[in-house]
Order: sequence, then C-alpha cells, then structure tokens
Amino acid sequence: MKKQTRLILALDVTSKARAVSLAEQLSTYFDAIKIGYPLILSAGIGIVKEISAYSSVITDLKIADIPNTNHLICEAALGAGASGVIAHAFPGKDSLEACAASTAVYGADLFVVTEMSHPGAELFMAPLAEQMAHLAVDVGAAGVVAPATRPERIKKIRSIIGNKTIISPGVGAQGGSASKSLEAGADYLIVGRSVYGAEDPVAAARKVLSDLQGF
Ligand code: BMP
Repeated sequence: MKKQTRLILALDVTSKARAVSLAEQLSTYFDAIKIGYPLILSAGIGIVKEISAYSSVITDLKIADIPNTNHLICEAALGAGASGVIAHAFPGKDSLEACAASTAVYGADLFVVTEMSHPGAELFMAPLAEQMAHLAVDVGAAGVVAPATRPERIKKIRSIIGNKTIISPGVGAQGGSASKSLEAGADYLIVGRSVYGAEDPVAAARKVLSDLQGF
C-alpha cells in the first residue's frame, strides 16, 4: 500500500454502481480502499477486482475461524485481487498463522484487529488488546487495527508492535480525532461515513486531507 495521503476509505455502501463511482472520484485522496461485508455481500466478491482498478483494496472480512476456513476465506479475497486482509486475533495463533501463510503466498498484507473503536469493545477486547498485538507480531503480520477513538491505546499498541503498520478507524463519524490518532502513532486513518456519506464526498475528502497537513 502506498503511503501518500495516509487515508484509507471505508467504502461501506451497498450499491455496486455507487461504490464504483465513489472509488473513481475519490481514489486520488486515499492510499487504499477498504471494503467489507456490506459491499461484498451486496455486490459479490467480483467487486474487489472492480475497485482494484482504482486503488489497492483491503478486504475487511474480520476473518475469525479455524485455520482451514481462514485459509479458504483468504484465498477467496486474495484470489479476487485484494492486496490486504483483516483478521481477528481471538481465534488464536494457529488461525492467524493460516492468514499469515496465505497473505505471504500472494505478497499481500495481513492486518490484525487488536481493540475495536466502538464503546462495546471495552468489555472483551480492550483487556486483551495488548496480547492480541503481541500475537500479530508473533505471526509476522504487516500491521494491526487500533482505535482512533482511544489514541492512548494506539500509543500503547505502538509500543508493542514496533514499526509495524497501524491502521486506525474511528475518525469522524465515531468522534475520533485525526490529528490525535496520528500523534499517538497511527500510520493510516480509516474514514468512511464522513466522506462517502457527505453531500459532496470529494469536498469532504479534501477537507480531511487538509486537516492532516503538517503530520
Ligand atoms: P466510519 O468512518 O463510517 O465509522 O467507518 C469506519 C470503518 O472502519 C467501518 O468500515 C468499520 O466497520 C471499520 N472498523 C471500525 O469502525 N472500528 C474497528 O475497530 C474496526 C473496523 O474495521
């Protein structure tokens, strides 16, 4: 994934035509486009290839199964053209290793979720997030997902993972601050509704980008 704007677009729309149109309009403002269940279930896995015409694609299927099933999911996403996948750590090391092995074959990036950005993540995920970050390091993941809604947690996770990549959702619609997340150590910010849901998505993307000047 290139590192120019430090922004990743979360393209959680459910219309294939709208997704392609937004990708075409917005790709220059983003280093990658993240697509997940809302779009893939609506438009089919072929949407990965269509969006790849405009940008690197990270498939956010939050893979969380036994190793063999994880392998099959990775194959489907990477075979469709994804340059990165996102997996959960909680199923354990063997499950994550299956994802790491698949991504290595394709030369793709594995991102491991540590602590999610929504309030409910404080119940089960936050207490284990640091162990999940260690597991991401152990399996050789390219990076982790850490919450822009809690910059102090980004800082803690950065101290565990060294120079691996942190991609960070929660800016904008979820109330996280772009500048505080970057200051805390995020490499990329994941932004969805505040851009694709805006009346003028291009203007909204430009605004987010201008807020990042100086970082
Ligand atoms: P939005 O900017 O609209 O809140 O979108 C954030 C995106 O990041 C969504 O695709 C969501 O599924 C994802 N995400 C998140 O919000 N928090 C996490 O901890 C992990 C995520 O993948």
